[in-house]
Amino acid sequence: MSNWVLEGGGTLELREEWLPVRVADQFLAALREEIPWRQNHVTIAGKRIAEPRLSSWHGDEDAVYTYARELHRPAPWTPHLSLLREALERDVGSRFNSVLANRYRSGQDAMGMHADDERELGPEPIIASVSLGMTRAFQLAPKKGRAGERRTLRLAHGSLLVMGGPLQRDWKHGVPREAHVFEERLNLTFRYVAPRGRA
Ligand SMILES: O=C(O)CCC(=O)C(=O)O
Ligand SMILES: [Mn+2]
Repeated sequence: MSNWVLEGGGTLELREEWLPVRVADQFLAALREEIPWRQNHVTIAGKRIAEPRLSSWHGDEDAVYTYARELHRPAPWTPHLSLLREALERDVGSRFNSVLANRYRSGQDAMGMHADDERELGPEPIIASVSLGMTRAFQLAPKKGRAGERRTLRLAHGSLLVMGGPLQRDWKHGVPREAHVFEERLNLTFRYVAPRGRA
């Protein structure tokens, strides 16, 4: 297990083999089938652009979430997402009522630098990120401060990364393109969204 405290006090905890390889293999195969993967779009400067990945939002009924200025109603928990949620609530010691599943079909798929700093996540959200499939680069950069002060973690099959403290206030993160990667990668970020009406 590795722990980091970044400037400002945000925390990262990486458990490399949170799921043993055989178990991670089973979750990868099951979740590829179980999740209704969707192509979502974002509108930038009036242009509708396909996100460079597939995704799906799941959770308790009242865990409604705005992402990229769009309201997302969660799809129900699938059997393997529920199993992961239970294991995470036990191992991390926090509650999670929703998960964003991302499917990077190859190294051509990516996620731009952003912070999960939406109001409904609260000021210091604990976000538990499970990685499956080929190892993926995960970049962090301070929101303010010196350019070039990026850090890169490698998130392997079965690993768990827990982001906490004021990390989302001070830092952005994202998944860069990796031209030499042809394999698929899945990522599941479990969150606690303030139930609608109480945000
Ligand atoms: O795939 C990753 O590690 C990043 C996912 C992420 O940042 C998100 O779902 O908000
Ligand atoms: Mn994120």
